[in-house]
Amino acid sequence: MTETADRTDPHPRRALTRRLFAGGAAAALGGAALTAASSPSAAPRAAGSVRRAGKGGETRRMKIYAEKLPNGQMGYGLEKGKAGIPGPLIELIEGDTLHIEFENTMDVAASLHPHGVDYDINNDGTKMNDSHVEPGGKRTYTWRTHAPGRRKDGTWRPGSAGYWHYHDHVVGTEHGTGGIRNGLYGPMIVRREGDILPDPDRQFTIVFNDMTTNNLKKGPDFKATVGDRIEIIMITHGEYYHTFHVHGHRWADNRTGMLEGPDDPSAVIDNKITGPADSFGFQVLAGEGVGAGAWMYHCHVQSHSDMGMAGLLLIAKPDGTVPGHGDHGGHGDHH
Ligand SMILES: [Cu+2]
Repeated sequence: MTETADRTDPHPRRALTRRLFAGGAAAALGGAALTAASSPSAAPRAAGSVRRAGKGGETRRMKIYAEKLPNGQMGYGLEKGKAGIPGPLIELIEGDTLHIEFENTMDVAASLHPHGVDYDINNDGTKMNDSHVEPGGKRTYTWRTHAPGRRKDGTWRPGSAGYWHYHDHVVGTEHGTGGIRNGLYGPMIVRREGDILPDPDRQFTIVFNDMTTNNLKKGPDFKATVGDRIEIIMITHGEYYHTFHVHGHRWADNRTGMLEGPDDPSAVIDNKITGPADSFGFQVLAGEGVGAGAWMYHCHVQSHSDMGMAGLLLIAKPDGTVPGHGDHGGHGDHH
């Protein structure tokens, strides 16, 4: 077996299901992760067509816990005792409002600070605004999103849609340097109505944090099957600049990572420079035109990849096998 996306959890599926269309149904399930298929956010699909995001404008609720992990690192989680690195994927649609009941189970103050969405200063997640949470405390953070539109002055206001992220802004320093270093970060996607959704549920969050990937010395492996529409959310934290590269697959350097049509001027790339607090994402059809295999992803700064910033997209044939990839029981030898 290959290693999973999350050292704190031995079950490969969990890496795929640690995601949430935050919503009423999720609250009813006590914060259990929902698949996109069961989410009210996914619009009905016509036969043979892609799945698309439905209409925004919902008020959604979820709980997030900050916890110390057994290995001394820190993580966010949807349930007590189940935190991991990175934290749960939050998905919204433009127009949605999200209320997060945040509980800090750690012995140091912590917070949630989002990128990309709308929030008032009381939801900043910083000590400066007294919007942090003391040890053992709770607080509800409210994040809002909006669709693009014309301002009264005639200029165009961008919408909230994008590949974003959230992180602690309190642990260690007033910038959350210790929290981020220890794993208090997570991905967030804001969709625009009509955006294409990954199918099936294959979403992989890859975070370059200092010289680690998802706080692991070796990059985790991710599993999919040829033809899956997989989505990668890529975030960078820490002290260094990196370049994110995937073998055998390319994407568009724009909001969705996909071209809108033959005249879309977005650059098509397979390598992107990324610095601290940057985030981007894209979807690809796994193995499109190239087939199954152990396809590497890695930082392309050579010394960084040599030091372990590399992992695998294990893209299996429909029968579940990955050609050329034996049962090595590890992945430190694939440079
Ligand atoms: Cu690097």
